[in-house]
Amino acid sequence: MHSIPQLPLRDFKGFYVPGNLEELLLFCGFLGTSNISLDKNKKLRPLYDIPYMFEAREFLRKKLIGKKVNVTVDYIRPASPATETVPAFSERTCATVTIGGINIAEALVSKGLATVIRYRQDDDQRSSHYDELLAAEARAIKNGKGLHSKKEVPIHRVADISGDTQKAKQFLPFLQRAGRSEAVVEYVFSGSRLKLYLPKETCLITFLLAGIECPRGARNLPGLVQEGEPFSEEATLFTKELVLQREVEVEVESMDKAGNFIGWLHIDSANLSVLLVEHALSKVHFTAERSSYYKSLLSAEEAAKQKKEKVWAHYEEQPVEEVAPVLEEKERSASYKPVFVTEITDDLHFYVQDVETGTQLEKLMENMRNDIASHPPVEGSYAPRRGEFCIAKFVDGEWYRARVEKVESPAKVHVFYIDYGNREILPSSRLGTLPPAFSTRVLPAQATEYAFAFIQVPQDEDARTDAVDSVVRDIQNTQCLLNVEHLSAGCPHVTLQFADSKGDVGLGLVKEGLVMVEVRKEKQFQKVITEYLNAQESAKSARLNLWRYGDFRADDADEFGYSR
Ligand SMILES: *[C@@H]1O[C@H](CO)[C@@H](O)[C@H](O)[C@H]1NC(C)=O
Ligand SMILES: CC(=O)N[C@H]1CO[C@H](CO)[C@@H](O)[C@@H]1O
Repeated sequence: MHSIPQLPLRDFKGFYVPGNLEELLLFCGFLGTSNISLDKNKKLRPLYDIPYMFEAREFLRKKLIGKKVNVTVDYIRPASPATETVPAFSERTCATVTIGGINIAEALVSKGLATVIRYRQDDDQRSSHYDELLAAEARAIKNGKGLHSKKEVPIHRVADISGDTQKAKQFLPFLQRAGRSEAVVEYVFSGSRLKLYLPKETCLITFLLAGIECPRGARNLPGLVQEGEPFSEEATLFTKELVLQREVEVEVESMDKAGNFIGWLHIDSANLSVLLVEHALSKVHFTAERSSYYKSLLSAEEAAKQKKEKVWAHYEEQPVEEVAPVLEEKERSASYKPVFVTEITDDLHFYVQDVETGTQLEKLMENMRNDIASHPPVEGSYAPRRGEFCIAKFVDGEWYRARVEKVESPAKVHVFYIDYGNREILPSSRLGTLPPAFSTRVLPAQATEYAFAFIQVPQDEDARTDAVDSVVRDIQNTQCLLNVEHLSAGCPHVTLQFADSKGDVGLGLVKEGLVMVEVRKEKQFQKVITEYLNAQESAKSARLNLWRYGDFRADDADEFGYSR
Protein backbone atom coordinates (compact mmCIF):
# COMPACT_ATOMS: atom_id res chain seq x y z
CA MET A 1 0.00 0.00 0.00
CA HIS A 2 2.40 2.67 1.12
CA SER A 3 6.11 2.64 0.69
CA ILE A 4 8.41 4.76 2.75
CA PRO A 5 10.98 6.66 0.83
CA GLN A 6 14.37 7.20 2.36
CA LEU A 7 14.02 10.36 4.39
CA PRO A 8 16.54 13.16 4.26
CA LEU A 9 17.55 12.82 7.87
CA ARG A 10 20.34 15.34 7.83
CA ASP A 11 20.38 16.26 11.49
CA PHE A 12 18.21 14.95 14.26
CA LYS A 13 18.18 18.27 16.03
CA GLY A 14 16.57 20.52 13.44
CA PHE A 15 16.05 19.41 9.89
CA TYR A 16 13.41 20.39 7.41
CA VAL A 17 10.21 18.45 7.37
CA PRO A 18 10.04 16.34 4.24
CA GLY A 19 7.90 18.07 1.67
CA ASN A 20 5.34 15.32 1.47
CA LEU A 21 3.30 15.10 4.63
CA GLU A 22 2.08 11.67 3.77
CA GLU A 23 5.69 10.67 4.18
CA LEU A 24 5.74 12.42 7.51
CA LEU A 25 2.58 10.68 8.63
CA LEU A 26 4.18 7.38 7.77
CA PHE A 27 7.33 8.50 9.48
CA CYS A 28 5.42 9.19 12.65
CA GLY A 29 3.71 5.85 12.35
CA PHE A 30 0.19 7.22 11.96
CA LEU A 31 -0.82 5.70 8.70
CA GLY A 32 0.35 2.20 9.37
CA THR A 33 -2.27 1.83 12.08
CA SER A 34 -5.30 2.52 9.95
CA ASN A 35 -7.17 -0.74 9.58
CA ILE A 36 -8.86 0.25 6.37
CA SER A 37 -8.29 -2.10 3.52
CA LEU A 38 -8.08 -0.49 0.13
CA ASP A 39 -10.27 -1.91 -2.58
CA LYS A 40 -8.13 -1.76 -5.69
CA ASN A 41 -11.10 -1.47 -8.03
CA LYS A 42 -12.87 1.38 -6.37
CA LYS A 43 -11.32 4.78 -6.85
CA LEU A 44 -10.73 5.44 -3.19
CA ARG A 45 -9.09 8.74 -2.39
CA PRO A 46 -7.81 7.99 1.11
CA LEU A 47 -7.15 11.61 1.93
CA TYR A 48 -10.80 12.59 1.44
CA ASP A 49 -12.53 9.30 2.08
CA ILE A 50 -10.95 8.00 5.27
CA PRO A 51 -12.68 9.76 8.19
CA TYR A 52 -10.60 12.56 9.69
CA MET A 53 -7.62 11.86 7.47
CA PHE A 54 -8.08 15.17 5.68
CA GLU A 55 -8.37 17.03 9.00
CA ALA A 56 -5.25 15.30 10.31
CA ARG A 57 -3.36 16.14 7.13
CA GLU A 58 -4.48 19.76 7.21
CA PHE A 59 -3.46 20.08 10.84
CA LEU A 60 0.02 18.75 10.09
CA ARG A 61 0.35 20.65 6.85
CA LYS A 62 -0.52 24.00 8.38
CA LYS A 63 1.61 23.46 11.48
CA LEU A 64 4.66 21.95 9.90
CA ILE A 65 5.17 22.54 6.24
CA GLY A 66 8.46 24.29 5.65
CA LYS A 67 9.18 24.57 9.38
CA LYS A 68 12.15 23.28 11.31
CA VAL A 69 11.35 20.53 13.77
CA ASN A 70 13.22 18.42 16.29
CA VAL A 71 13.21 14.69 15.70
CA THR A 72 14.05 11.93 18.15
CA VAL A 73 14.15 8.47 16.64
CA ASP A 74 12.45 6.09 19.06
CA TYR A 75 12.83 2.79 17.26
CA ILE A 76 13.05 1.16 13.84
CA ARG A 77 10.22 -1.11 12.95
CA PRO A 78 11.50 -3.88 10.72
CA ALA A 79 9.90 -4.68 7.42
CA SER A 80 7.07 -7.20 7.52
CA PRO A 81 5.77 -9.35 4.70
CA ALA A 82 2.17 -9.18 3.56
CA THR A 83 -0.39 -11.42 5.23
CA GLU A 84 -3.95 -12.06 4.16
CA THR A 85 -5.26 -9.04 6.01
CA VAL A 86 -2.28 -6.71 6.28
CA PRO A 87 -0.25 -5.42 3.38
CA ALA A 88 3.52 -5.61 3.43
CA PHE A 89 5.38 -2.86 5.22
CA SER A 90 8.89 -1.83 4.49
CA GLU A 91 11.18 -0.87 7.30
CA ARG A 92 9.92 2.16 9.14
CA THR A 93 11.68 4.73 11.25
CA CYS A 94 9.44 5.79 14.11
CA ALA A 95 10.19 9.03 15.86
CA THR A 96 8.86 11.74 18.08
CA VAL A 97 8.62 15.05 16.30
CA THR A 98 8.44 18.28 18.25
CA ILE A 99 8.17 21.91 17.30
CA GLY A 100 8.49 24.68 19.85
CA GLY A 101 8.34 22.09 22.60
CA ILE A 102 5.05 20.63 21.37
CA ASN A 103 4.95 16.92 20.57
CA ILE A 104 3.09 16.77 17.27
CA ALA A 105 1.83 13.24 17.85
CA GLU A 106 0.42 14.31 21.20
CA ALA A 107 -1.26 17.32 19.62
CA LEU A 108 -2.85 15.12 16.95
CA VAL A 109 -4.04 12.56 19.49
CA SER A 110 -5.48 15.23 21.78
CA LYS A 111 -7.50 16.66 18.89
CA GLY A 112 -8.88 13.22 18.14
CA LEU A 113 -7.08 13.14 14.80
CA ALA A 114 -5.00 10.04 15.61
CA THR A 115 -5.14 7.13 18.01
CA VAL A 116 -2.34 5.54 20.00
CA ILE A 117 -0.90 2.15 19.10
CA ARG A 118 -1.25 -0.23 22.07
CA TYR A 119 1.80 -2.23 23.03
CA ARG A 120 2.47 -5.24 25.15
CA GLN A 121 4.08 -4.38 28.48
CA ASP A 122 7.41 -5.91 27.48
CA ASP A 123 7.54 -4.26 24.07
CA ASP A 124 10.02 -1.43 24.08
CA GLN A 125 9.29 -0.57 20.45
CA ARG A 126 7.21 2.36 21.50
CA SER A 127 7.16 6.12 21.62
CA SER A 128 9.50 7.72 24.10
CA HIS A 129 6.43 9.69 25.19
CA TYR A 130 4.03 6.78 25.28
CA ASP A 131 2.42 7.71 28.59
CA GLU A 132 1.76 11.30 27.49
CA LEU A 133 0.16 9.97 24.31
CA LEU A 134 -2.15 7.70 26.32
CA ALA A 135 -3.10 10.59 28.59
CA ALA A 136 -3.84 12.81 25.58
CA GLU A 137 -6.02 10.11 24.15
CA ALA A 138 -7.96 9.71 27.37
CA ARG A 139 -8.62 13.49 27.35
CA ALA A 140 -9.73 13.40 23.71
CA ILE A 141 -12.16 10.57 24.45
CA LYS A 142 -13.53 12.38 27.49
CA ASN A 143 -14.04 15.59 25.53
CA GLY A 144 -15.43 13.83 22.46
CA LYS A 145 -12.83 15.27 20.10
CA GLY A 146 -12.50 14.32 16.46
CA LEU A 147 -12.69 10.56 16.00
CA HIS A 148 -14.28 10.25 19.45
CA SER A 149 -16.98 12.75 18.70
CA LYS A 150 -20.63 11.66 18.61
CA LYS A 151 -21.19 14.07 15.75
CA GLU A 152 -21.32 12.95 12.20
CA VAL A 153 -18.03 12.44 10.47
CA PRO A 154 -17.13 15.44 8.29
CA ILE A 155 -17.52 14.52 4.65
CA HIS A 156 -15.39 15.95 1.87
CA ARG A 157 -17.19 15.86 -1.39
CA VAL A 158 -14.43 16.53 -3.79
CA ALA A 159 -15.02 16.74 -7.51
CA ASP A 160 -12.11 15.13 -9.29
CA ILE A 161 -11.89 16.99 -12.56
CA SER A 162 -8.41 15.81 -13.49
CA GLY A 163 -8.47 13.94 -16.75
CA ASP A 164 -12.21 14.48 -17.23
CA THR A 165 -12.33 16.55 -20.40
CA GLN A 166 -16.09 17.11 -20.29
CA LYS A 167 -16.12 18.45 -16.74
CA ALA A 168 -12.96 20.42 -17.33
CA LYS A 169 -14.53 22.15 -20.31
CA GLN A 170 -17.51 23.24 -18.25
CA PHE A 171 -15.28 24.43 -15.47
CA LEU A 172 -12.77 26.32 -17.60
CA PRO A 173 -14.66 29.63 -18.11
CA PHE A 174 -15.39 29.75 -14.41
CA LEU A 175 -11.71 29.39 -13.49
CA GLN A 176 -10.64 31.83 -16.19
CA ARG A 177 -12.98 34.48 -14.82
CA ALA A 178 -11.90 33.81 -11.25
CA GLY A 179 -8.46 35.34 -11.91
CA ARG A 180 -6.22 34.03 -9.14
CA SER A 181 -7.57 31.02 -7.28
CA GLU A 182 -6.21 29.57 -4.07
CA ALA A 183 -4.90 26.03 -4.31
CA VAL A 184 -3.03 23.39 -2.34
CA VAL A 185 -0.47 21.35 -4.27
CA GLU A 186 -1.42 17.73 -3.62
CA TYR A 187 1.02 15.99 -5.90
CA VAL A 188 3.91 16.77 -8.21
CA PHE A 189 4.12 14.58 -11.31
CA SER A 190 6.93 16.50 -12.92
CA GLY A 191 8.53 19.92 -12.90
CA SER A 192 5.60 21.42 -14.75
CA ARG A 193 2.71 19.09 -14.01
CA LEU A 194 0.85 19.11 -10.72
CA LYS A 195 -2.28 17.92 -9.02
CA LEU A 196 -4.04 20.76 -7.21
CA TYR A 197 -6.83 20.92 -4.68
CA LEU A 198 -8.91 24.09 -4.92
CA PRO A 199 -10.55 24.50 -1.50
CA LYS A 200 -13.12 27.14 -2.52
CA GLU A 201 -14.25 25.09 -5.48
CA THR A 202 -13.67 21.79 -3.62
CA CYS A 203 -12.19 20.13 -6.64
CA LEU A 204 -9.04 18.41 -7.80
CA ILE A 205 -7.46 19.43 -11.07
CA THR A 206 -4.36 18.58 -13.07
CA PHE A 207 -2.43 21.71 -13.79
CA LEU A 208 0.33 22.37 -16.33
CA LEU A 209 2.63 25.35 -16.01
CA ALA A 210 2.21 27.76 -18.88
CA GLY A 211 4.98 29.44 -20.81
CA ILE A 212 7.71 26.84 -20.42
CA GLU A 213 9.09 23.69 -21.92
CA CYS A 214 10.10 21.49 -19.04
CA PRO A 215 12.22 18.39 -19.71
CA ARG A 216 9.96 15.37 -20.06
CA GLY A 217 10.25 12.65 -17.49
CA ALA A 218 10.81 8.96 -18.21
CA ARG A 219 7.67 7.02 -18.96
CA ASN A 220 7.10 3.37 -18.43
CA LEU A 221 3.59 2.55 -19.49
CA PRO A 222 2.31 -0.53 -21.24
CA GLY A 223 3.48 -0.20 -24.82
CA LEU A 224 5.44 2.94 -24.17
CA VAL A 225 8.85 3.03 -22.59
CA GLN A 226 10.48 6.39 -23.00
CA GLU A 227 13.69 7.61 -21.51
CA GLY A 228 13.45 10.88 -19.65
CA GLU A 229 15.04 14.02 -21.04
CA PRO A 230 18.08 15.32 -19.17
CA PHE A 231 17.22 17.29 -16.02
CA SER A 232 13.64 16.09 -15.82
CA GLU A 233 14.35 14.58 -12.39
CA GLU A 234 15.99 17.78 -11.18
CA ALA A 235 13.05 19.83 -12.36
CA THR A 236 10.63 17.52 -10.56
CA LEU A 237 12.62 17.77 -7.34
CA PHE A 238 12.84 21.53 -7.62
CA THR A 239 9.08 21.88 -7.97
CA LYS A 240 8.47 19.38 -5.16
CA GLU A 241 10.75 21.15 -2.71
CA LEU A 242 9.17 24.46 -3.50
CA VAL A 243 5.44 23.83 -3.73
CA LEU A 244 4.39 20.36 -2.60
CA GLN A 245 1.71 20.69 0.12
CA ARG A 246 1.98 24.47 -0.03
CA GLU A 247 -0.74 27.00 -0.45
CA VAL A 248 -0.34 28.65 -3.82
CA GLU A 249 -2.32 30.79 -6.22
CA VAL A 250 -3.06 29.80 -9.79
CA GLU A 251 -4.25 31.68 -12.83
CA VAL A 252 -5.86 29.32 -15.31
CA GLU A 253 -5.54 30.41 -18.93
CA SER A 254 -6.61 27.45 -21.01
CA MET A 255 -6.83 23.69 -21.11
CA ASP A 256 -5.48 20.94 -23.30
CA LYS A 257 -7.25 18.12 -25.11
CA ALA A 258 -6.95 15.79 -22.14
CA GLY A 259 -8.70 18.13 -19.71
CA ASN A 260 -5.60 19.45 -17.98
CA PHE A 261 -5.66 23.13 -17.11
CA ILE A 262 -2.81 25.34 -18.24
CA GLY A 263 -1.75 28.48 -16.44
CA TRP A 264 0.55 30.26 -14.02
CA LEU A 265 1.34 29.25 -10.46
CA HIS A 266 2.43 31.76 -7.84
CA ILE A 267 4.04 30.88 -4.56
CA ASP A 268 4.63 33.81 -2.22
CA SER A 269 5.48 36.45 -4.79
CA ALA A 270 7.28 34.18 -7.20
CA ASN A 271 6.07 32.62 -10.39
CA LEU A 272 7.03 28.97 -10.70
CA SER A 273 7.44 29.06 -14.50
CA VAL A 274 9.89 31.94 -14.14
CA LEU A 275 11.75 30.17 -11.33
CA LEU A 276 12.21 26.99 -13.37
CA VAL A 277 13.60 29.01 -16.26
CA GLU A 278 15.81 31.00 -13.89
CA HIS A 279 17.27 27.75 -12.56
CA ALA A 280 17.95 26.42 -16.08
CA LEU A 281 15.43 23.62 -15.58
CA SER A 282 13.08 24.77 -18.33
CA LYS A 283 13.16 26.80 -21.50
CA VAL A 284 10.71 29.50 -22.49
CA HIS A 285 7.96 28.20 -24.75
CA PHE A 286 6.91 30.49 -27.57
CA THR A 287 3.29 30.55 -26.38
CA ALA A 288 4.48 32.74 -23.48
CA GLU A 289 4.78 35.63 -25.87
CA ARG A 290 1.40 37.12 -25.24
CA SER A 291 1.47 36.77 -21.49
CA SER A 292 2.35 39.51 -19.05
CA TYR A 293 5.17 37.29 -17.72
CA TYR A 294 6.99 37.11 -21.03
CA LYS A 295 9.57 39.75 -20.11
CA SER A 296 10.40 38.09 -16.79
CA LEU A 297 10.66 34.73 -18.53
CA LEU A 298 12.97 36.06 -21.24
CA SER A 299 15.31 37.83 -18.88
CA ALA A 300 15.45 34.75 -16.64
CA GLU A 301 16.28 32.66 -19.69
CA GLU A 302 18.94 35.07 -20.90
CA ALA A 303 20.69 34.91 -17.52
CA ALA A 304 20.44 31.11 -17.45
CA LYS A 305 21.91 30.81 -20.95
CA GLN A 306 24.91 32.88 -19.94
CA LYS A 307 25.63 30.52 -17.04
CA LYS A 308 25.54 27.53 -19.43
CA GLU A 309 24.23 25.18 -16.79
CA LYS A 310 21.78 22.27 -16.97
CA VAL A 311 19.45 22.64 -19.95
CA TRP A 312 21.76 25.30 -21.35
CA ALA A 313 24.99 23.36 -20.79
CA HIS A 314 25.61 23.18 -24.52
CA TYR A 315 24.35 26.60 -25.33
CA GLU A 316 26.39 28.47 -27.94
CA GLU A 317 25.68 32.09 -28.61
CA GLN A 318 24.86 32.60 -32.25
CA PRO A 319 27.57 34.50 -34.04
CA VAL A 320 26.12 37.85 -35.12
CA GLU A 321 27.14 37.37 -38.75
CA GLU A 322 24.83 34.42 -39.10
CA VAL A 323 21.82 36.35 -37.96
CA ALA A 324 22.23 39.28 -40.34
CA PRO A 325 21.37 37.99 -43.80
CA VAL A 326 24.15 38.82 -46.23
CA LEU A 327 22.40 37.20 -49.10
CA GLU A 328 22.44 38.75 -52.49
CA GLU A 329 18.93 38.24 -53.68
CA LYS A 330 18.66 36.03 -56.70
CA GLU A 331 15.22 36.66 -58.14
CA ARG A 332 12.64 34.02 -57.62
CA SER A 333 10.82 33.50 -60.88
CA ALA A 334 7.17 34.37 -60.57
CA SER A 335 4.99 33.88 -63.60
CA TYR A 336 1.53 33.05 -62.37
CA LYS A 337 -0.79 31.33 -64.81
CA PRO A 338 -4.56 30.98 -64.40
CA VAL A 339 -5.81 27.54 -63.32
CA PHE A 340 -9.10 26.06 -62.19
CA VAL A 341 -8.92 24.07 -58.95
CA THR A 342 -10.98 20.90 -59.24
CA GLU A 343 -9.96 18.66 -56.36
CA ILE A 344 -8.23 18.81 -52.96
CA THR A 345 -6.84 15.54 -51.58
CA ASP A 346 -6.73 14.40 -47.96
CA ASP A 347 -2.97 14.98 -47.83
CA LEU A 348 -3.42 18.59 -48.95
CA HIS A 349 -2.34 18.14 -52.55
CA PHE A 350 -4.64 19.53 -55.20
CA TYR A 351 -5.56 19.07 -58.84
CA VAL A 352 -6.03 21.91 -61.29
CA GLN A 353 -7.00 22.34 -64.91
CA ASP A 354 -5.19 24.77 -67.12
CA VAL A 355 -7.62 27.60 -67.90
CA GLU A 356 -5.97 28.12 -71.31
CA THR A 357 -6.98 24.65 -72.52
CA GLY A 358 -10.34 24.82 -70.74
CA THR A 359 -12.37 25.40 -73.91
CA GLN A 360 -10.67 22.43 -75.59
CA LEU A 361 -11.76 20.21 -72.72
CA GLU A 362 -15.30 21.56 -72.83
CA LYS A 363 -15.51 20.86 -76.55
CA LEU A 364 -14.11 17.36 -76.16
CA MET A 365 -16.58 16.54 -73.41
CA GLU A 366 -19.51 17.83 -75.42
CA ASN A 367 -18.53 15.78 -78.49
CA MET A 368 -17.78 12.73 -76.40
CA ARG A 369 -21.16 12.82 -74.64
CA ASN A 370 -23.00 13.25 -77.94
CA ASP A 371 -21.06 10.30 -79.32
CA ILE A 372 -21.86 8.14 -76.28
CA ALA A 373 -25.54 9.14 -76.43
CA SER A 374 -25.78 7.89 -79.99
CA HIS A 375 -23.86 4.65 -79.25
CA PRO A 376 -24.44 3.94 -75.55
CA PRO A 377 -22.14 1.27 -74.07
CA VAL A 378 -23.82 -2.08 -73.58
CA GLU A 379 -24.09 -2.60 -69.83
CA GLY A 380 -21.84 -5.42 -68.65
CA SER A 381 -19.86 -5.55 -71.89
CA TYR A 382 -16.87 -3.67 -70.48
CA ALA A 383 -14.22 -5.62 -68.55
CA PRO A 384 -12.06 -3.11 -66.68
CA ARG A 385 -8.29 -3.67 -66.59
CA ARG A 386 -5.89 -1.87 -64.33
CA GLY A 387 -4.12 1.08 -65.99
CA GLU A 388 -6.57 1.32 -68.85
CA PHE A 389 -8.37 4.52 -69.86
CA CYS A 390 -12.15 4.30 -69.89
CA ILE A 391 -15.29 6.33 -69.48
CA ALA A 392 -17.10 6.42 -66.16
CA LYS A 393 -20.54 7.63 -65.21
CA PHE A 394 -20.21 10.02 -62.25
CA VAL A 395 -23.01 10.60 -59.67
CA ASP A 396 -24.25 13.54 -61.77
CA GLY A 397 -25.22 10.99 -64.44
CA GLU A 398 -22.68 12.32 -66.94
CA TRP A 399 -19.81 10.44 -68.56
CA TYR A 400 -16.21 11.47 -67.92
CA ARG A 401 -12.80 10.25 -69.01
CA ALA A 402 -11.19 8.08 -66.36
CA ARG A 403 -8.43 5.55 -65.71
CA VAL A 404 -8.82 2.23 -63.92
CA GLU A 405 -6.54 2.19 -60.86
CA LYS A 406 -7.55 -1.11 -59.29
CA VAL A 407 -10.11 -3.87 -59.83
CA GLU A 408 -11.20 -5.41 -56.55
CA SER A 409 -14.22 -7.14 -58.09
CA PRO A 410 -16.70 -6.31 -60.86
CA ALA A 411 -18.70 -4.40 -58.23
CA LYS A 412 -15.68 -2.49 -56.96
CA VAL A 413 -13.55 -0.78 -59.54
CA HIS A 414 -11.32 2.08 -58.42
CA VAL A 415 -11.18 4.84 -61.01
CA PHE A 416 -9.40 8.17 -61.28
CA TYR A 417 -11.09 10.95 -63.25
CA ILE A 418 -8.17 12.14 -65.35
CA ASP A 419 -9.52 15.59 -66.16
CA TYR A 420 -10.63 16.46 -62.60
CA GLY A 421 -8.40 14.59 -60.19
CA ASN A 422 -11.10 12.94 -58.06
CA ARG A 423 -11.35 9.22 -57.39
CA GLU A 424 -14.29 6.89 -57.01
CA ILE A 425 -15.13 3.20 -56.55
CA LEU A 426 -17.75 2.08 -59.09
CA PRO A 427 -19.33 -1.12 -60.38
CA SER A 428 -18.11 -2.01 -63.86
CA SER A 429 -21.69 -1.50 -65.09
CA ARG A 430 -21.00 2.24 -64.83
CA LEU A 431 -17.87 2.03 -66.97
CA GLY A 432 -17.32 1.81 -70.71
CA THR A 433 -14.63 1.83 -73.37
CA LEU A 434 -13.13 5.24 -74.12
CA PRO A 435 -13.81 6.01 -77.79
CA PRO A 436 -10.42 6.53 -79.57
CA ALA A 437 -11.52 9.94 -80.90
CA PHE A 438 -11.40 11.27 -77.33
CA SER A 439 -8.21 9.59 -76.13
CA THR A 440 -5.37 11.29 -74.29
CA ARG A 441 -3.50 11.53 -77.62
CA VAL A 442 -6.20 13.95 -78.78
CA LEU A 443 -6.22 15.91 -75.52
CA PRO A 444 -3.91 14.96 -72.64
CA ALA A 445 -5.35 14.34 -69.18
CA GLN A 446 -6.30 17.79 -67.94
CA ALA A 447 -5.97 17.44 -64.15
CA THR A 448 -2.47 18.05 -62.83
CA GLU A 449 -1.45 17.35 -59.24
CA TYR A 450 0.43 19.94 -57.17
CA ALA A 451 1.48 20.52 -53.59
CA PHE A 452 1.79 23.79 -51.67
CA ALA A 453 5.35 25.10 -51.46
CA PHE A 454 6.85 26.38 -48.17
CA ILE A 455 4.39 24.65 -45.86
CA GLN A 456 4.42 21.43 -43.86
CA VAL A 457 1.29 19.35 -44.00
CA PRO A 458 0.32 18.55 -40.37
CA GLN A 459 1.03 14.95 -39.30
CA ASP A 460 -1.86 14.93 -36.87
CA GLU A 461 -4.99 13.73 -38.62
CA ASP A 462 -7.38 16.20 -36.99
CA ALA A 463 -5.10 19.11 -37.75
CA ARG A 464 -4.69 17.96 -41.34
CA THR A 465 -8.46 17.70 -41.75
CA ASP A 466 -8.84 21.27 -40.48
CA ALA A 467 -6.34 22.49 -43.08
CA VAL A 468 -7.95 20.48 -45.91
CA ASP A 469 -11.44 21.73 -44.98
CA SER A 470 -10.23 25.29 -45.07
CA VAL A 471 -8.62 24.85 -48.51
CA VAL A 472 -11.75 23.15 -49.86
CA ARG A 473 -13.87 26.08 -48.66
CA ASP A 474 -11.53 28.66 -50.11
CA ILE A 475 -10.51 27.37 -53.51
CA GLN A 476 -12.31 24.21 -54.60
CA ASN A 477 -13.98 24.92 -57.97
CA THR A 478 -12.55 28.40 -58.23
CA GLN A 479 -10.04 29.99 -60.53
CA CYS A 480 -6.63 30.75 -59.03
CA LEU A 481 -3.18 31.81 -60.19
CA LEU A 482 -0.37 29.27 -59.95
CA ASN A 483 3.40 29.59 -59.89
CA VAL A 484 5.73 26.58 -59.77
CA GLU A 485 8.35 27.19 -57.06
CA HIS A 486 10.36 23.98 -57.00
CA LEU A 487 10.18 20.41 -58.17
CA SER A 488 10.47 18.20 -55.13
CA ALA A 489 9.82 14.52 -54.85
CA GLY A 490 6.30 13.56 -55.83
CA CYS A 491 4.84 16.51 -57.61
CA PRO A 492 5.71 20.15 -58.30
CA HIS A 493 5.45 22.51 -55.32
CA VAL A 494 3.67 25.75 -56.09
CA THR A 495 2.25 28.92 -54.66
CA LEU A 496 -1.36 29.74 -55.44
CA GLN A 497 -2.99 33.16 -55.46
CA PHE A 498 -6.67 33.98 -55.27
CA ALA A 499 -7.66 35.32 -58.69
CA ASP A 500 -9.36 38.44 -57.31
CA SER A 501 -7.33 39.58 -54.29
CA LYS A 502 -4.00 38.06 -55.40
CA GLY A 503 -3.64 36.88 -51.80
CA ASP A 504 -1.35 33.86 -51.32
CA VAL A 505 -3.39 30.78 -50.34
CA GLY A 506 -0.55 28.96 -48.53
CA LEU A 507 0.38 32.09 -46.60
CA GLY A 508 -3.26 32.36 -45.54
CA LEU A 509 -3.08 28.84 -44.08
CA VAL A 510 0.05 29.76 -42.13
CA LYS A 511 -1.60 32.95 -40.86
CA GLU A 512 -4.54 30.93 -39.60
CA GLY A 513 -2.20 28.57 -37.77
CA LEU A 514 -3.47 25.64 -39.84
CA VAL A 515 -0.04 24.60 -41.13
CA MET A 516 3.59 25.21 -40.25
CA VAL A 517 6.22 26.76 -42.47
CA GLU A 518 8.72 24.60 -44.29
CA VAL A 519 11.94 26.57 -44.18
CA ARG A 520 14.01 26.25 -47.36
CA LYS A 521 17.60 27.34 -47.77
CA GLU A 522 17.62 28.53 -51.40
CA LYS A 523 18.56 32.18 -51.63
CA GLN A 524 15.76 33.10 -54.00
CA PHE A 525 13.18 31.93 -51.45
CA GLN A 526 14.45 33.85 -48.43
CA LYS A 527 12.15 36.80 -48.94
CA VAL A 528 9.01 34.71 -49.27
CA ILE A 529 10.08 32.40 -46.42
CA THR A 530 10.55 35.42 -44.16
CA GLU A 531 7.04 36.53 -45.01
CA TYR A 532 5.72 33.05 -44.20
CA LEU A 533 7.65 32.93 -40.93
CA ASN A 534 6.27 36.30 -39.85
CA ALA A 535 2.76 35.03 -40.52
CA GLN A 536 3.59 31.97 -38.42
CA GLU A 537 4.74 34.14 -35.54
CA SER A 538 1.49 36.07 -35.54
CA ALA A 539 -0.52 32.83 -35.61
CA LYS A 540 1.51 31.58 -32.65
CA SER A 541 0.97 34.65 -30.57
CA ALA A 542 -2.73 34.64 -31.37
CA ARG A 543 -2.75 30.92 -30.44
CA LEU A 544 -4.65 29.96 -33.54
CA ASN A 545 -5.47 26.36 -34.36
CA LEU A 546 -2.19 24.37 -34.21
CA TRP A 547 -0.91 26.83 -31.63
CA ARG A 548 -3.92 26.88 -29.34
CA TYR A 549 -2.52 24.74 -26.54
CA GLY A 550 -0.02 26.18 -24.13
CA ASP A 551 2.61 23.55 -24.40
CA PHE A 552 1.43 20.97 -26.85
CA ARG A 553 4.30 18.71 -25.88
CA ALA A 554 2.56 18.21 -22.54
CA ASP A 555 1.75 14.63 -21.67
CA ASP A 556 -1.67 13.20 -22.04
CA ALA A 557 -3.75 12.17 -19.09
CA ASP A 558 -1.55 9.44 -17.66
CA GLU A 559 -1.80 9.96 -13.97
CA PHE A 560 0.94 7.49 -13.20
CA GLY A 561 2.35 7.70 -9.76
CA TYR A 562 -0.43 9.61 -8.11
CA SER A 563 -2.28 6.91 -6.27
CA ARG A 564 0.80 4.77 -5.58
C1 LIG B 1 14.75 21.94 19.15
O1 LIG B 1 15.31 21.68 20.43
C2 LIG B 1 16.15 22.71 20.90
C3 LIG B 1 16.77 22.23 22.21
O2 LIG B 1 15.81 21.68 23.03
C4 LIG B 1 15.34 24.02 21.10
O3 LIG B 1 16.17 25.05 21.55
C5 LIG B 1 14.73 24.38 19.76
O4 LIG B 1 13.91 25.51 19.94
C6 LIG B 1 13.92 23.23 19.21
N1 LIG B 1 13.48 23.56 17.89
C7 LIG B 1 12.23 23.45 17.48
C8 LIG B 1 11.96 23.83 16.07
O5 LIG B 1 11.36 23.08 18.18
C1 LIG C 1 3.60 39.08 -11.20
C2 LIG C 1 4.54 38.14 -10.54
O1 LIG C 1 4.20 37.49 -9.58
N1 LIG C 1 5.75 38.04 -11.09
C3 LIG C 1 6.80 37.26 -10.49
C4 LIG C 1 7.05 35.98 -11.28
O2 LIG C 1 8.19 35.32 -10.74
C5 LIG C 1 9.38 36.08 -10.73
C6 LIG C 1 10.49 35.18 -10.26
O3 LIG C 1 10.29 34.74 -8.95
C7 LIG C 1 9.21 37.32 -9.87
O4 LIG C 1 10.39 38.09 -9.90
C8 LIG C 1 8.04 38.13 -10.40
O5 LIG C 1 7.80 39.22 -9.56
